[in-house]
Amino acid sequence: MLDRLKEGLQAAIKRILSASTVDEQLIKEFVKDAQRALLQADVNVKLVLELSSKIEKRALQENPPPGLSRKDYIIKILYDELTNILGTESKLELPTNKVNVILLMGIQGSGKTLVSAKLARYFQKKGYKVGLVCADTFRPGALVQLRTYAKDIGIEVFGDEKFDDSIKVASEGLKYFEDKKNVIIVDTAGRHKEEKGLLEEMKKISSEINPDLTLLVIDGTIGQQCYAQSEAFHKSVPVGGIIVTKLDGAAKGGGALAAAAATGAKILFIGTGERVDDLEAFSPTRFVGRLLGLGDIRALIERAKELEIEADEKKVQRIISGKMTIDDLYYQLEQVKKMGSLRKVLDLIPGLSSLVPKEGLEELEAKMKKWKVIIQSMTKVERENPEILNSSRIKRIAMGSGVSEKEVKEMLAKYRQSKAIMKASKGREMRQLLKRMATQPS
Ligand SMILES: Nc1nc2c(ncn2[C@@H]2O[C@H](COP(=O)(O)OP(=O)(O)OP(=O)(O)O)[C@@H](O)[C@H]2O)c(=O)[nH]1
Ligand SMILES: [Mg+2]
Repeated sequence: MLDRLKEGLQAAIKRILSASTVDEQLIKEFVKDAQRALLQADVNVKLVLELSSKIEKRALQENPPPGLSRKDYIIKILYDELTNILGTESKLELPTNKVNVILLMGIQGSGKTLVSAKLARYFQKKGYKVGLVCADTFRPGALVQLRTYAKDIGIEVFGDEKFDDSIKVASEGLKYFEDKKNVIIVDTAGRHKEEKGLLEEMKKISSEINPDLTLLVIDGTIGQQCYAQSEAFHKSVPVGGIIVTKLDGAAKGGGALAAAAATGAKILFIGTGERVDDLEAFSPTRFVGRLLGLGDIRALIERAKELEIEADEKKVQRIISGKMTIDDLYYQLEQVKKMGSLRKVLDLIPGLSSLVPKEGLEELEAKMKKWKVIIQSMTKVERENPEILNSSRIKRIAMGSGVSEKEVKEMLAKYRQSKAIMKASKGREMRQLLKRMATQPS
């Protein structure tokens, strides 16, 4: 599945792993490799550019946690960022104490009928009692097709060749299965190439049967066009999840997945073949792991996570024990940024939020941004031994970071202040400190 994308990305990884030294040029080449592979898989250009500039920036600027090599860290960054564009991890769990109605929609040939059977099989294996409803009254042979799939897996199908009203079939199907099944899957027509008529029909069926879950089936071979298609459907009938089919052998599968995820809808399943069992619950982490060669990177990712946690703990220990360095201060500032805003951080600490006025917080956030730039203009030696910062060094740092000398001094004063408080209170007065930092004029 997605063999070319896999090959391309793995070639990028190989380039990193086989290099003797990691420098800027190597990172740029690595990013180019990945870029090329993604573009070939029809991932949207804008998305690829955003992704690659993020990867490049992180690979150049971030330091691996102690114990992890720079090379491994770069691969971890690729893994993180690819996972990110595929959306969040989600699992489809249906309650067992009620009848779950699932409506499938999608344009002609996208794979709805086969997916109906695949889903029926999926839930049947999980112990649900499943019924299938054929609400495709348009295409001759639709019912026979569904029955053929269903027969092999022993699933009952509701439908009749004589029916010509899809809305009526759908609602009668529901009534028919209501008392004996707990998952009812409704397959619909994809007749109109012209989407408008199809969307109208879906709206009507949806309001008639009021499904618990509406799934959109999209053909993965259309690549990034998935975006426009999901948007169009979502506007008519809210889509609860997407199934991207035909990813076996689809050269544009990568683009299809990225585009579907970019709409904000969850990709719940992927179709990987023509057999009823060729359906996989979709997990971005597992999927990217496989693209990059899971066997090789699983251990790496786990180790990287552990080391990051370990490094975080060490830093926190150091900060609390009053041995905080300027790098630790930078780390704290970064953590705040990762969380989105200072307000969010404060909200995590019970009772603290109400103590800090909003204006003080905004001002502090602006200052923190500046502090980061100031710290970036310091040399490693200066960050480790801030006491060597005399007036000429301060002047240089101010020039380098585009701030006044007063602001550099202010940052240093805050650093000393928080270090001293941490030391005195052994971290107990973290609350106090945050309050003071936010409210005190400096
Ligand atoms: N290789 C492969 N083929 C698939 C996959 N999913 C569907 N197909 C094939 O795509 C074709 C169309 O599938 P259907 O399930 O009939 O599609 P549909 O959306 O119901 O089509 P209409 O009812 O005409 O709208 C069939 O030949 C399927 O076997 C998949 O994941 N992999
Ligand atoms: Mg069909």
